[in-house]
This record gives sequence, structure tokens and C-alpha cells, in this order.
Amino acid sequence: MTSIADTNDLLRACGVTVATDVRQGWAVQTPITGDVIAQIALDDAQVVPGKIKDAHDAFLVWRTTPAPIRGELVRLFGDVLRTHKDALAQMVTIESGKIIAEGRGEVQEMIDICDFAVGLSRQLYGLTMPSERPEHHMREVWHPLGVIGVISAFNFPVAVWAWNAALALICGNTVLWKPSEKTPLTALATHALFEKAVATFRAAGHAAPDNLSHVIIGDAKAGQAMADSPDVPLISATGSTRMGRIVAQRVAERLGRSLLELGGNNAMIVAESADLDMTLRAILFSAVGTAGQRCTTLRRLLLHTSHVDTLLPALIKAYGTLRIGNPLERGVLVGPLIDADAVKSFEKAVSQAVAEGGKILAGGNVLPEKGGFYVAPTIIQMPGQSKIVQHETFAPILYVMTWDTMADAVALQNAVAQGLSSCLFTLNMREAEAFLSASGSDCGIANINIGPSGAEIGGAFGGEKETGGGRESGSDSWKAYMRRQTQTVNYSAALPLAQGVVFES
Ligand code: UN1
Repeated sequence: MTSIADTNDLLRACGVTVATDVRQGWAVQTPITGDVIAQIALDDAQVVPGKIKDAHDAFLVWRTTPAPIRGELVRLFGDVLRTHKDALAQMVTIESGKIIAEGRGEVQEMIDICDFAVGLSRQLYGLTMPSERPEHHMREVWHPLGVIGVISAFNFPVAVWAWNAALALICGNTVLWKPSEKTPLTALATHALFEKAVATFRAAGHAAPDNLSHVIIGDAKAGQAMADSPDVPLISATGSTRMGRIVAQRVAERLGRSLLELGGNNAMIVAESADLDMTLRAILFSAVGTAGQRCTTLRRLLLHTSHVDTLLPALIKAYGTLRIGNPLERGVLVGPLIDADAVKSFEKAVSQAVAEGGKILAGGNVLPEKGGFYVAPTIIQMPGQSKIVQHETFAPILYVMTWDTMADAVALQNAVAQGLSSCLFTLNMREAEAFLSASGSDCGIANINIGPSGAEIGGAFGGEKETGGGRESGSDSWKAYMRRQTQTVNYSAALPLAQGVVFES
């Protein structure tokens, strides 16, 4: 696999029928070479209300389909993903630039969440609670919510949608998806695969309304139209803190719900007792993987001073051996950044870091000779947690800082506006438990002896502070996609009031 396969063949393999060569409209480029690989028509904001209505009509039918039957559709979708894993993974790589192993990992993440959702479709448990009144029955029931708007980012162009869609669908909702403008083809491919699952579901005798899942290929205005619509009770948005702030305010204006997964600025604390071989490998994957473009990417390396002369030289050496290039080629570990703007942000961050006293230990430069948008994975030693270190730059820049006491290390790790993921490398049980305690990491994800990125789908995924507070994927995240109803049934012949209130004259 050494060249960009014919994108149209891949799209056809997934069942895409919309035209991708309209010669006008939106130009889609691959970051691998910077070439335009398709031109597609953009949906403008005017089409959004119609799509919301379609999705709402579908919801009115789907909400009464028994949840385990809804689960069967998601099971079939997981099957379709299994049989199209290679084609979809290549689309992910061609459009987002992540290496093919990670493209396959992303599709696997979709399959995993489908499996998880199928199980959940028989476990949307409510509660019963004892009533204080005789012959009364109280219970809590979870009902479908409505049309779920999903706004997703280029860096996980399909897995994050799948976290939302798989859960939303088994919960009885329908889905309206606005993918990143940078990865529309992958979204169209995924949508076509979903429609294959719907066809199989119907062929097996199940009823499914049209428009269970809709895609809007549009810009920020389309996203805003979704955010403003009272017929979209939940907007789940992944992306920058800037985008999240705009979406959250618009949704709040109409008192809707938002589920936000925004910027991260994830740290690794390396304690004195750390297993340095493991630490080194974890740093490489989490700082350099996906070319530094995961929300969970390692951006701040907080080293105990004793490691400065050992771990740091080993890390610089390892950075020197990384294969950078075409992400479709086996053995390449670092692909391109997403576009020219991302390269500019990288350059700006590196020069700002130097201006703030940083010393470049590895990389720091753009690699124009490779074509596309390649940059060298970069390590910068910083005198402290200056302004640029507190800012999330979506690029492979690792800022290194040192500490002497664990209290200082935890304070440093928590002293940023974002709160997504964190980790500690230590063999000291007391340190590990303290890091995981209420006075330890303030992030949504806290790991011991693994890096901050690459979470499994079974846990709730998301973070605190400017990361937005949302939780997606595993655990009880499904509750975000349902409405809770407290029900009280009186099966007596009397009408006692709560709190013993007597309302009689
Ligand atoms: C993201 O970058 O928005 O934990 C999601 C991880 C992946 C998901 C990242 N499973 O790194």
C-alpha cells in the first residue's frame, strides 16, 4: 500500500452514490500530498431545517421500536464496518492523514462502540424507589430524546460520530451529523455503510423509517443552524474550545442540551521510580501518534529532575529515528498535519515557545521537501509553564518541564485551563493512589503507567474545565441521549399527599 488508491473506488466500495466531482463547490484535499481529490456540493444552512424535519419524522417512528430491535440495527452496522474495515480505514487515512494502522484502529473503535451499544440496548435500566405513600409505586424511566445533532472534528472523522450515533440510535433517537469540512468523504462513506445496514435490517423483516441518520456537508453556518433549532434537543460537539463556546452559548440560549468534548492539554508526570523503557515508548505514541492531532495527545512532559540526563537524551534519539512520510506506507509512524493552516500554527507555536525561553531539543522545522503538510516532531524544553504551553496547538510539539516534589508536579499538571487527560508513570503505590485521589489529577481521564491517549470505548470519555464537561462513549454516557421521567402510580382508592400535607377544609 504505497500510493493513494483511487478515492472514487474506495467510495464506491463503501456504497457512496453522491457525485464527488461536481467541479464546483467544496474542494476536498488529502494532506498526504495537498492535492484536491474531490469536489462536492456543500449543503447551505437553508437545507438544515428540512433535514431536521426528516430526522424528527423518523424519530417519531423509531422511538417506539423496542430497544433490543434498535440494537439489532446497530449490530448489523457493526458487521458492515467489519467487512468494509480496509476501505473505510484507507478513506480515514487519505482524508485525515493519520497512519493506516491508526485508520484501522479508528474503524475498530467504531466496531467496538457498536458492540457496546448492542449490549446496552437490553440494559437501559431505570430505577424503582419506595414511595412514602401506601399503595403507590415510584419509578424512573429513560425515554428517547429526539434528533441528536453531532458536530465532529477532522482528527477522528468517524469514531467520535460512531460513539454518539451508536448510543443515540439504540436509545431511540435519530442522528443529524455535520462532519468537519476537512473530512466529508469519510462521512459520506460511513453514511453509505450505515444505509447498507438499514437495508439488511429491512430485508430481515424489521421496519426502519428513512432518515434515521442524516449527513450535512456544510460549514459553520450549518452547524449554527443545528445549534439554534429547538427540534434538536441535544448537540454533541467535538472540536476546539473556541467552537464549543459558540455552540454551547447558542444551545443554552434556547435551553437545549449540549455535550462538549473540546480542547485538551494533556500532561505526563514521570516520577523518580518510573520504568523508563515503558515511559519512553508511551511518550512516543502519545506525543507523536496522529502527528500530535488527538484531543488526548501528550503535550506537556513533566520530568522529575533526576531524569533530565537519562530519559531526555534517549527521547531525543528516538525522535531522530521516527519515519515521517506517506501515512499509507507501512512502517511510517508520522503522517502530515491536516492542512496549511495547521502548519502555520505549528510554526507560530515553535517561535513563540523560543521567544518565551524554550530550547528546541528535537525538530522545530517544517518538511516542505515531503510535499503535503509535514512537520518534524518537536521537543522543546521550557523554563516554566508559559503562555504557549498553556495553549493547545494541534501539532506534534512536546513541551518539557521539570519538578522536584510530587506536589509541585501535580500542581503544574492541573494549572492549565483544559482538563481532558493525564497520566503518571511511577512504581510507587502511594504516589499512584494520591494522583488518582480527589486532590490529584483534575482531568476527566487519569492513567497510571499508560499514556494519556488511546482510551478504550468502555470508559466515559471527556474532560473538565475548558474541555467542556461532556462524557461520551462508555459507562453510563448513554443517559445523555435520553430523557429521564419520574413516574408515580397510585393503585389505592385514596389520594394521600406527599409530605403528609392535608388539603381539606
Ligand atoms: C479525540 O481526539 O477527539 O483516546 C478522540 C483516544 C481516542 C479518542 C480520541 N480513543 O485517544
